[in-house]
Amino acid sequence: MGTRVSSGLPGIVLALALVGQACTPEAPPKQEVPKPVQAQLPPAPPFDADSAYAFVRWQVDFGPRVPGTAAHAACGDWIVARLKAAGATVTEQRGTVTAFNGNPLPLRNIIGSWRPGARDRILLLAHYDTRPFADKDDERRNEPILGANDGGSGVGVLLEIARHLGAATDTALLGVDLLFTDVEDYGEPTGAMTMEGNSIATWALGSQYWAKNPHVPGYTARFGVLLDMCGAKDARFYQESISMQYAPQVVRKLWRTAAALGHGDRFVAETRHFVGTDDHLPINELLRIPTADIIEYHEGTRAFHPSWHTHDDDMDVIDRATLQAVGSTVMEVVWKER
Ligand code: AHN
Ligand code: ZN
Repeated sequence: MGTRVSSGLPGIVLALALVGQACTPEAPPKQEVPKPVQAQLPPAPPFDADSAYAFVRWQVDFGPRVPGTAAHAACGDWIVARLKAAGATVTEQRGTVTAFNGNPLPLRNIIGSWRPGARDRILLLAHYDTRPFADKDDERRNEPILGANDGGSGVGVLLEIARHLGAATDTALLGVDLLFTDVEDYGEPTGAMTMEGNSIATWALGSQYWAKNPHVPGYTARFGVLLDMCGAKDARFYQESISMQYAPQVVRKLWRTAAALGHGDRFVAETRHFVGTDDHLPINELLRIPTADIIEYHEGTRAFHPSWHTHDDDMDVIDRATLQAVGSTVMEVVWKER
């Protein structure tokens, strides 16, 4: 787009200006094109990918974060501690949900808020639970996965953003809520039979719960951004179709910002349909907060990363450059929103 603009109209304007200069001794005063307001705002502080990477590793070191386990509880406590250290007002939402197989599961959504009284808000979210089985693997299918990318990456990026929100002195920043959703990844394995026969509804139980009972009654936000599987080496992010249906303006804002920061090769402005559901669906449908999902589309699988729901989803998959591209893009969008 930049090439077209610079070689099109301004070229004509320049040619006319040169002609004008040749004919008159005094050149007319140069017309200043007003810069967009965004350009005058200071850039977001630098996102530290080493820090985000360490936050992913910290989670993986707890082991699989399966709802109802000690590792999951420890990870939740650690997220709460990180948020408090970053000056957030922390709300924990506890409940019980029923898994696809009838198991009752404890639920703990965690929300960290900055400027909790501000009316204009931005919602950022990621799930912190990990899948209780490796149903896409060839081995040890009944054992839980580590979820470095699926779970760990989104939380790692959000906790790094939390650090900067805590340090921010810019009073024009909007209110921000970081929502760490629980029981996203306990969905029905493909091929399994359930009584309800609605496998979409068996995923994202924590965000469904929150969208029906938000931590603040009547909660709303200008827009939301979901981070899911956003840390793998060479990951590319296409414009996911549920996001395009409900929040095309949010998608465009994110992808435009990524391109401006030099990440246009990863944030590809083409739509792919590859997500059956995710945490953004209930938020879009029930709360009507336009929410976009930044989630990897893998050309090879035409879906998710090959490590998805396998034991390969460990720290070897994670790459700082991907965390950097995602984190800096989201921060820039948050810091430029006025
Ligand atoms: C499905 O489309 C079945 N799942 C996408 C949601 C998900 C699972 N994200 C991470 N794991
Ligand atoms: Zn998953």
